[in-house]
Amino acid sequence: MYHKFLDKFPPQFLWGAASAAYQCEGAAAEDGKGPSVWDAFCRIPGKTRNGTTGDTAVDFYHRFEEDIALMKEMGLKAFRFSVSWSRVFPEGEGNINRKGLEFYDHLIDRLLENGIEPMVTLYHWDLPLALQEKYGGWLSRKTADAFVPYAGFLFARWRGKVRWWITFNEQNVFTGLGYRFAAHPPGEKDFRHMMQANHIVNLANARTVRLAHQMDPTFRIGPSFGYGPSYPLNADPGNVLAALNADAFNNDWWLDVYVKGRYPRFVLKHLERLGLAPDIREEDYAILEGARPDFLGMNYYHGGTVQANVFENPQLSKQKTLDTTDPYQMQADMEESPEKVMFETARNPYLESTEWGWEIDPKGFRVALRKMYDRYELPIIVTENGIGTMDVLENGKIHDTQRIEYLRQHLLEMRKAITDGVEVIGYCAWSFTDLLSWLNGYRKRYGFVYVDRDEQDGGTLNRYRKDSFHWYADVIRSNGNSILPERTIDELTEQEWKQVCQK
Ligand code: BGP
Repeated sequence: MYHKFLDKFPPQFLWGAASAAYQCEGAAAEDGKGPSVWDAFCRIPGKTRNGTTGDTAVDFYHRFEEDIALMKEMGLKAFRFSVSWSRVFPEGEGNINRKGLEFYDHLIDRLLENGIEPMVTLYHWDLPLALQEKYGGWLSRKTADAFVPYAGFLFARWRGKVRWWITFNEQNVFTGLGYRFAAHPPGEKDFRHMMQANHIVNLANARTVRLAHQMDPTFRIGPSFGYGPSYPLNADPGNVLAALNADAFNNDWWLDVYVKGRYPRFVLKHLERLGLAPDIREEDYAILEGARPDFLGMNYYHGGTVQANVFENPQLSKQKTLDTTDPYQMQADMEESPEKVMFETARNPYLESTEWGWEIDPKGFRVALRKMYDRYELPIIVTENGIGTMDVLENGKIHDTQRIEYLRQHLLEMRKAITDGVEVIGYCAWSFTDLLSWLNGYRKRYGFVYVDRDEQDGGTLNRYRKDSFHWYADVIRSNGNSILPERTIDELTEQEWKQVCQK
């Protein structure tokens, strides 16, 4: 759809940036904080790049006031951060760590004093280690029983101060990487466990959303989902069907549960046939159906391209050394990878990738926003979007032109999606300062603010504004009017630029 004129962003649009406790706070064992699963996992040789840890991270725990001053200077309207559960409850339940709690009290107060809306993520992957050891983490319903009162405690504590709450960050990613691909804690390779842990997180999510609404009807709460839309490789109907399957398997499987309170039919039936469906108790349905989020958080980095599965795709069957006639082998394959009969991934010939192999696809962002809104009709907050690059500090400056161009293109597509009719109420770039990339160490940088540190905890930890800092400040000042389709900002005359800022 071509629009000659783009809609303006709503006046209260939440221009923000995001972070997560483990990736920025540091102070991993300070002031009574209990260890999380990540504090243990990063110490297993070979799990993170060069053994990088979040022990110091970018020292947000001690420097948050300095960072908030920079946010204020930038004009940021919202800051999304996560609470480290084990900083508040060192064992996940029971004793409260006052000092840890007070850190977040101060953080929230400083944000509010500076006119920045706090957006609190309750869970960004750093499960208290004690709950992993005691109950087996998310495989146990007892972990959900510990999560709900933890959330309720924070709701009561910050009622009247915090309005925006995010339950779980990228449940699809942490259950998949943690229980299926062994790339995140607890380092398992078991599809059944992934499904079971995921179901228990779904229950924790629904109970928490319901509790939030009971405790304060002015709260706005929802999950942040790692959303990637699926493209068919081409117009071959088999590939079109594969893209439907991929969307159902990678997206609807989570989003339908959040919003509709039930698993999508095709995937559930497929998993039941294979004996891989989660153990759903009768009473679970009422829990899942009894909660509905107020918004959906979308983390968008890229989507994916697929083609017909290897069994129905003659070209692929020839290439793969797969015996499609042996039913026992097929069952074994399926138990590991049930999507094998649904779709096969493919390279998209139209897209370029970052140094880390992540496709750069701004139009896919518009596709994602359209699809998500179309299916669920809930307001969307973009809770993450950004690009990891190897930025270089030279004479106190960082010329991160690639980031500016990436964000400009994505914001333009978001503005087009809004003009199409999608209700987007906020956008948080990932991230405000540079921070730890879970598996890629500190050289994959995402921030508007450069942090001087290397992989080995060397560096001053001093902060430097990148070029993108000033660019995003202008975006916010003009309430997004600077995101123009016709010309880039650089092409505007000084007079035009002034007009844009006055709008
Ligand atoms: C998302 C996570 C973030 C962040 C981001 C960038 O999946 O929610 O915490 O890490 O991805 O990823 P990476 O650091 O792997 O480049």
